[in-house]
Amino acid sequence: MLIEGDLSSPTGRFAIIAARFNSIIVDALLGGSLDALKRHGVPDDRVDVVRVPGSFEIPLVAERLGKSGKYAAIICLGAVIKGDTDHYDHVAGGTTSGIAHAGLSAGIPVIFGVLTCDTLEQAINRAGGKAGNKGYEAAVTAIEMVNLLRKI
Ligand code: INI
Repeated sequence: MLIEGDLSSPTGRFAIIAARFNSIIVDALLGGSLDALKRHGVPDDRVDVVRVPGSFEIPLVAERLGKSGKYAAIICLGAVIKGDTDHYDHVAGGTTSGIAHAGLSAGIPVIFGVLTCDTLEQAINRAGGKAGNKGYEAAVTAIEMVNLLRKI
């Protein structure tokens, strides 16, 4: 028997955690996520948007919101773009493992919509440019995972 989540309109509230760092990119991801939720039957009044300073702050807030019991899923949005030092590696690594940990510890889908890019151009391409909008894709993934978890 194949079990998978579909993209039917889910009940419940969604939270989006969006970093302010690289806000030109993250705001475009946020627009994509809200658009995807709306197009799949989740209007803005069922979505809470929480802003945090940078991507590194996302995991703590994701875990707190996840454990509140208020949300069907949480979508995490940020953009980590390489600079001249190894700072990028620490922020990207901590954010990635922290978001994974938040999902496991809260027991709800916590979706990784954080871009990790070498250049600003790569980020633009993934935030509504020629590589699509990863914020939109993250929201669709959230819906599929909510529907999957309700089946198993
Ligand atoms: N935060 C980002 O979201 N993206 C980045 O590219 C970035 N860089 O390159 O430094 C970044 N740094 C800030 C970090 O997320 C924290 O806000 C900060 O370190 C305070 O904890």
